[in-house]
Amino acid sequence: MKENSFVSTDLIRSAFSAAMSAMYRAEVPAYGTLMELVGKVNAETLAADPDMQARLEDTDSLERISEERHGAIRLGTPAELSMMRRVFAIMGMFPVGYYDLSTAGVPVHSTAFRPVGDLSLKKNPFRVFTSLLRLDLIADEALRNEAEQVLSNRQIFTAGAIALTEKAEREGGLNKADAERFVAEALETFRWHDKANVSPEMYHRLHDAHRLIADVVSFKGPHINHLTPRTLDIDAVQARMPDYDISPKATIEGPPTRKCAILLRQTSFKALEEPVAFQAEDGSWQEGSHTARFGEIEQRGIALTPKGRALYDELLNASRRIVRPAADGSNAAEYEKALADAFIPFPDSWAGIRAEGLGYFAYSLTAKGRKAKADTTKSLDSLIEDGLVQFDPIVYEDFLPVSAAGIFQSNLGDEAAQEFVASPNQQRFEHDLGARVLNEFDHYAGIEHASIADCRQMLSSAEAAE
Ligand code: OOG
Ligand code: NI
Repeated sequence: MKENSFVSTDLIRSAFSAAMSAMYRAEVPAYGTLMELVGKVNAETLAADPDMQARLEDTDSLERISEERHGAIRLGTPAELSMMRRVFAIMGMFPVGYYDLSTAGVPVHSTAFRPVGDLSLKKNPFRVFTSLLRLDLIADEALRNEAEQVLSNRQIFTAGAIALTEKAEREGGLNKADAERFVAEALETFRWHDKANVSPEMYHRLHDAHRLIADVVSFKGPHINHLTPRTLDIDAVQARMPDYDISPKATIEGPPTRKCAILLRQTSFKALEEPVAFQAEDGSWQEGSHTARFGEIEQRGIALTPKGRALYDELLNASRRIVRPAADGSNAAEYEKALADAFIPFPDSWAGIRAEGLGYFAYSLTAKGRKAKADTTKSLDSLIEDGLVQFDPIVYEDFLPVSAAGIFQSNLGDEAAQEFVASPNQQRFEHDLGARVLNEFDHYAGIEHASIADCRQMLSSAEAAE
């Protein structure tokens, strides 16, 4: 049967993530160095914490970590965004969440394409933070029209990628040979181009309007601008980056260092200035440069409930009222102290986070629970008290708008900070995307509920077996 010969979307995504990593490693060697450092720190962290290692093994989460990464791209038009959605769907990646970055002075809004089911995430959680340029936030109308013109003339997907996407949609999947071709064709969209699409003069005008506009409009495609491995100890990687000749941004974005990691902590190293040729009006090529691609690492913690997230936002804002991290790092120590102090009210034990309903947990049977006969009408709390059921934090799979803004800003340079009027427009974004974005909280709640249902099911069948 035809269907049996289809390659799973999880496998296509894993192959794509590996191909992207190999390409970026060749293009930006510092990314390879960072991967080495992260691999080393992760191995050391696990060796020093056998308990962490055991929990990760038990929950089938250990293997995914060394292969885990996210990337980011910036698109220019609604048509590019909706086609990108179709391409990612072939890899089992769907748009989750809406991020408005206009408040942070960046003229884009975004979503994260990622796998959604628990099993898919365990196979390979590759994500791509995908932004759409908002030319409507650019005041200069003539420039806006010119930029639109340039964008409407480019095709960021190869003919092969489009044909294979259509074929997969039509037939319900891709066979092995097609899947391999699809990965190679789709990768082309993310490649760096050292020949710009615009004249040097136009590049400068775009750049003067906003560096990000120049980055999106001036090139043939949306080059991947960073690829981020996941570390188990971001403080250790941050501290050791200079030993590898990489200088990190001054402060880590997100929550402070804690025993029980929550949400997401990220840090990056500054974008590289790379040679680019621009074609002048007379057809000659002129050497210039462009600064866009950088490196980033992240540590992922527990996904928070709406209540936990509200507390996180409140405490983060409170710390920022005391000290705002300066881009030059001059108040880094002060900021770290204010952040740590502000987060004292956030419980720092899994039991405490669970008791206050701040985080999502996956429940499973303990060794005792697997052998036990239990009254499954009992509450979850009493099954836990009886030592039959245990809980592990569910990993946060998404992004944080304040952190994303910090990452954007650190790469755009301080002079690029601009004021835009906050204007979230999720409806417009979804219209351009051609689909609604998924709600991240529904997804975590779904995984939590399913794990509880599984525990009850197994306890009741154990009872029946006796
Ligand atoms: C995306 C920045 C956001 C993150 O990890 O928060 C991001 C970009 O610079 O295009 O990747
Ligand atoms: Ni990132």
